[in-house]
Amino acid sequence: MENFLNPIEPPKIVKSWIDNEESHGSGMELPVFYPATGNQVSILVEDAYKDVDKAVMSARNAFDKSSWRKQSVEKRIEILENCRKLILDNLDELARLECLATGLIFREIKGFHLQRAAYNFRFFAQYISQAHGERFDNTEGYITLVNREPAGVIGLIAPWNAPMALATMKIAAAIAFGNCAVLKPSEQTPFSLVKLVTLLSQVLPPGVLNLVNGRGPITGSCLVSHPGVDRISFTGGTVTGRSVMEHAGKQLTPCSLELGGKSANIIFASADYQRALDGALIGIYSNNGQQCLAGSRILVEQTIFDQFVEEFVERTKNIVVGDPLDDNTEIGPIASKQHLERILSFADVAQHDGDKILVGGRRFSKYQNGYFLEPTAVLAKSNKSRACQEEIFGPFASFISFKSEDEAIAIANDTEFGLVSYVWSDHMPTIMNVSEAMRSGVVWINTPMMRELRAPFGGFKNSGVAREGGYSCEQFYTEEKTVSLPKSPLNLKKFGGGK
Ligand code: TXE
Repeated sequence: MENFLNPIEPPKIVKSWIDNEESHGSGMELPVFYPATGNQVSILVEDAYKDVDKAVMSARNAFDKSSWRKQSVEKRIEILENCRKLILDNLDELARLECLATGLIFREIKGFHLQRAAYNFRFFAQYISQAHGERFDNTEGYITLVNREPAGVIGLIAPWNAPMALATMKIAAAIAFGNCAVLKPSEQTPFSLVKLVTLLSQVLPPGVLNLVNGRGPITGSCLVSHPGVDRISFTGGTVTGRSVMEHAGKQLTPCSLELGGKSANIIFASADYQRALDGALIGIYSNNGQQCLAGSRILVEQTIFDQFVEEFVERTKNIVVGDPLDDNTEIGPIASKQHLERILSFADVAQHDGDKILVGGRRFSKYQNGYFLEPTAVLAKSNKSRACQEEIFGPFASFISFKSEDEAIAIANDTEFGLVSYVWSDHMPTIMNVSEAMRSGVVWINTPMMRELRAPFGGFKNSGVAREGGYSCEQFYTEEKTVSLPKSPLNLKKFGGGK
């Protein structure tokens, strides 16, 4: 029986936000759906080139002419703290809006995503309070100072799988370093970010943070190819990331791309078995399975393989799939109909490739209208299977067994991606050897996932370009300027002064 209530009454029409005012785009009207019911709940007005241009010009003006970038660090810290407070003061509404568009579990949005969103502002407030420059003295009597200045106007492109947590990392970093920004949320999940930007306009001067709405190939590509944009920070799929970089490359606009993953979760017989089992389930099924850092390829040492897979499958059958507003729910609906169909197509692909479906692989029969999927696990014929090579981005795990450390390393690295690796073992030499051998930007040992904001996050290979995190963001969102001067007046050679 389907009896889902809307988490909140959404705006009938979703509009954009330019120069601290609501803005009505001149493009198409697009439907927005609630993934739990499949019902259309709102209409989003798409921004066309002229609307994006207006938003970029607003940010440009705020950057070039207003005092934002010259604001004292103390003032900027105060404003960032106020941004944090606005999120915490509006937690429930923001969480409901995010739930409505994404289908993510309300409890997790409120208890984790939004806490992280608020903390992102505090983190960058604290970071800039420690900012420092460099000075070099040389024997020729020169002093050279290296200053970091804000980069300018930043185009921020956010995905749909964790809009608030991911977009606030970009917003907080961009404005903390004195930039102005134009944010484009995913066209599927605009509500919470539109509300956020509206709230932040209470404390940010006009033009510092603008928001445009619309599809990637329309509004998104106008933003990334706009000559008034100085940096692009993008989180999304690898195929789209390539196109973003191609467009940005024409203007030589630097990009930070946080892309997909097909992360190996390597479980050795030397691991704490129970923790590794819990961690493997969290690694693939949390956030409805829709996360770039998911441990989607589960590699288990042969001696414990059968037992591990059997217990994983039993636990998977007990997962509570259902209403994102229900406190007991563990997995909610997939974010969109197209994405549900894409994930389901991998069940056919897997069978075609000779993989065995261990559990799931079908729509969840109890709920026919929303985008629900049975949590799925397959036994892969080999790591060559498409289910092991392509990012499925859903609650869909692939199992592979290995006999030795070397074989585990070879399988783990045999992918176009390189975002995260998980290693479970209590044997220190194994931990050290494997973590060193992983071709990934992040390695988590004996833990499902953790994000240290002071450390870089991002991927090797096709998982990304550049990193997010404290110092990495400082590098990306600022320009370095070298200023050299002599300590005392120079005796310069006099050109043209005669003999
Ligand atoms: O993402 P897109 P999609 C992966 C995941 C998923 C696949 C496709 O595997 O199945 O990507 O998802 C905007 N110029 N991830 O198609 O297209 C778009 O409007 C500028 C991994 O939904 O990458 C949205 O705001 N922008 C991931 C954002 O890009 C463009 C998160 C992401 O959409 C654009 C999401 C263009 N040409 C999906 N085309 C992660 N790394 O966490 C689209 N966009």
